[in-house]
Amino acid sequence: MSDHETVPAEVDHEEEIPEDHPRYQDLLTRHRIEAGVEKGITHLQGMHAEGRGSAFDYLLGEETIPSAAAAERAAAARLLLADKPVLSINGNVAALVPGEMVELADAVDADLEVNLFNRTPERIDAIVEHLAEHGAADVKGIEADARIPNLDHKRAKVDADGIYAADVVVVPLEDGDRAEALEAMGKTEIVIDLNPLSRSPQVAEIPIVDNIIRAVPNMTEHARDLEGEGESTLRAIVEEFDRDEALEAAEERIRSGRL
Ligand code: PTJ
Repeated sequence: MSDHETVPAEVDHEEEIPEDHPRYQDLLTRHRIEAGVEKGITHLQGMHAEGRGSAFDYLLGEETIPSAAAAERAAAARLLLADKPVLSINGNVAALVPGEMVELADAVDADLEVNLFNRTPERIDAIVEHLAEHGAADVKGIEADARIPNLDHKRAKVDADGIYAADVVVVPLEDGDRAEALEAMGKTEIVIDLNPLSRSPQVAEIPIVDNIIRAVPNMTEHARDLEGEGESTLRAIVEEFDRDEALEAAEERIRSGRL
């Protein structure tokens, strides 16, 4: 039986997607993005982004490969070491993992900041409200009283006491312009992106080549495990992680299917 025969074409609620379906995660992701577009959270371009991600995830075997698991642990350690970590939220992130981002922020004591490529006041408000519905007490990005230098689109707008002042920024699912501009500002970047060749993972200190749906809960779990560890242990975990090796391993998996 094909996927089309086992799942109704129109799914109103994600509970209607059978959890034992072989492509459950992909169907869930697609549904959340569609719902995000309907709610005014996700931009239509977010559907294209999702399609790209879904193809890479298929080639990765729709699982967290070992190099991504190591990256997620290193990312958790790096966030726990940070003075002012900020998790950046766009329309895809808000639709896919709102509650999970709130939990991660809580586990590593980070701020959440909405930062959009297609920025409109309506979308900012819809995302802030959506995050609040998922437990966020305070969300940055509304004020947007500072700018990332050398970036001429709306994604340059950030909060002076948010991304602008952050030492570590989690940058999920975006093109590379802002990632490069943040790198030029001296920020440490943790990038979540299923395409290891995309510019953002290429500039990240910790690139995580995994579906955000798996990556964020994994990072939270690692953060909770590592809580209470001393600075030297956390630093050793970060130093042990080899970003180039991780990017190569992900590309090898995508190209050859081998781990
Ligand atoms: O909400 P806005 O206005 O800020 O717009 C956001 C989008 C996503 C539309 C914008 O940032 C964009 O166009 O991004 P790109 O250039 O399509 O890049 C998105 C990257 O995320 C691609 O490399 C995808 O492979 C990757 N990606 C897509 N879905 C996932 C993903 N990575 C991890 N998990 C996913 N579920």
